[in-house]
Amino acid sequence: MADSDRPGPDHRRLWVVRRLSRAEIAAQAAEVLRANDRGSLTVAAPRLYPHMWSWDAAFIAVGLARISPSRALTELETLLAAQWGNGMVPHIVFSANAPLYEPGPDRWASQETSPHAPGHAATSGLIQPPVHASALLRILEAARGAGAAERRDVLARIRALWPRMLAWHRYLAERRDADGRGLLMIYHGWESGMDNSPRWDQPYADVVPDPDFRPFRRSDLAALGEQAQRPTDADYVKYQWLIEELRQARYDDELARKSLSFRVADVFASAIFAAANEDLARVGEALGLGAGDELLGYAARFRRGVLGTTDEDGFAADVDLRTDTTLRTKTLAGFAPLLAGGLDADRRRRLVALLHSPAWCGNPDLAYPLPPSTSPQASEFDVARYWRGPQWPPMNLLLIWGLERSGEHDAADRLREAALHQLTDGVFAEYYQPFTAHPLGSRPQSWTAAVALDLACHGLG
Ligand code: 2M8
Repeated sequence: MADSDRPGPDHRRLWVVRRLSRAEIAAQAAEVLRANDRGSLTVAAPRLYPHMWSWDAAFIAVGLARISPSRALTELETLLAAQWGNGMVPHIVFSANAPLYEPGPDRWASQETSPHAPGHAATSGLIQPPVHASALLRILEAARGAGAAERRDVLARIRALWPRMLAWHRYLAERRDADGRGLLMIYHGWESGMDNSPRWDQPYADVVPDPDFRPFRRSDLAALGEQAQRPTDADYVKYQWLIEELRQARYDDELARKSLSFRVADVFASAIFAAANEDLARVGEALGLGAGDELLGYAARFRRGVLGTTDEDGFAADVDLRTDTTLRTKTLAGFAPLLAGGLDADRRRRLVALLHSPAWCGNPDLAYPLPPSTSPQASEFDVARYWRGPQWPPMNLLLIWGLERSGEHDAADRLREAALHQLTDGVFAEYYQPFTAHPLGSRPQSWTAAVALDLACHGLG
C-alpha cells in the first residue's frame, strides 16, 4: 500500500485525492469488474476475498446491469446454481485455484455434513442479506433498454431462474422466521454482512468456545496487512467456533435454532427482505409468473416485524432471540424502516431528520455527509475498524433505494451526490475512514466498483 493510502496518526487529516469525472468513474469501475471477472462469477476482491460472496454478487449484478444485463444475470445464475436443496443460498461460493481464504471449503465440509448441500459446488453453510431480488428487478429494467436479442434472452433466463428465487424467499420466510414474527433469524454475525458491528457485541459475549477448541490461522491479516482495520483475534475465535457449532448441528435449521449460542433477529436483513419481496413480486408480475400474493404477504409481514422494533424516532433494533432482549445500538441498521417502508409520515420525517443530524450524516467532522456504519457519537465507534465506524458504499446505495421507495427524494438525492463524490477518488476501497475519506480495507473491492458504476450512470438513460 502506498504511504498516501495509509490513515496517518492524525485521523482528522483529510486525504488528498484526485477527482475523477463521472465518465472516468464509470470507465474505471467497469475495468475493476472486468479484472475481477472469472468468467461466470466476479470475485469479491482479488486477494482478501477471492471467491463469490452472496450479497456482494447482488450489488455486482446491479453495477454490471449498467454495462450488460446479460452478464449481470450470469452473476445471479452462478450464485443460485449453488443453492442448497432446502432453498438456502450460501454466503460463499468457492472458486477453484484461488488464493488462500480461511475458512475454506474444508472447514465448512458442507457436502459431507448436510444432505441439502449441492454436490457440484463447494459452498459455505451460512446466508447473507437477500438483496438478490432487488438486483434482479434492476436487471429486468436494464434489459428493457437493451437490444431485442439480449432482451429476449435475459427475459427467458429470468423465467428459468424464477423457481430458485422463489425457493430462496420461501426458505427465508419459513426456515429463518419459523414463528412468523417478521424478523430473520441469523446464526452468525457473518450472516448480517456486518461482521463485527457493535450490533453483535452483546450476543457475542455469550458465545464461549469449548476450552479444547483450537482456532485455525487467519488468512485475512496476511492478505490485508492492516490489523487495526479488521475484526480482532478474540472476535475471530468466536466466528470460527460458531462454524463448528453449526457443523455439529449438521446445518439443520431445526437443530440450529435450538442449539446455537448465537441466534439473533437481524432487523436490517429483515428490512432488505421486505423490500426484496416487493421487488420479486414486481418481476413476477412483469413476466406473468404469479406468486404475487405470497410475496407481498412476506413483504407486509417483514415490514411489520421491522416496525415492531422501532423507538419513538422510528429507529429500529435487533433482538437477541436467546434472551429475548432488544439490542438498541447506534448503528446504521437502525435506519432499517427507511428500507422496509411503512412508517407513518411523522415518524418517517423524524427518522430522516435523525439521519441528517450530527449523530449521523450531519456530523461536522465527516469528510462526506454519508452514514458511518456506527454513529460517531456511540461509545463503540472506531474510525477505522471495519463495521464499527467506516462508511461502506453499498450501504449508501441501500439507503438511497430505501429513501426513494419511501418518497424521500430530496434526502435520496443528497445521499446519492455525496456517495458518488466519495468515490471520485477512483480507489474503489472496501470502506472509508469517515473523517478523512482515507480508503480502507481491501481494494479494489468489486461491490464498491459496482456501486460506483451504478451511481455514475444514474440518470444518464
Ligand atoms: C466481509 O465478510 C467476510 C466473511 O463473510 C470476511 O470478513 O471474511 C463482510 O464485509 C461481508 O459483508 C462481505 O460480504 C464480505 C465480502 O466482501 O466481506
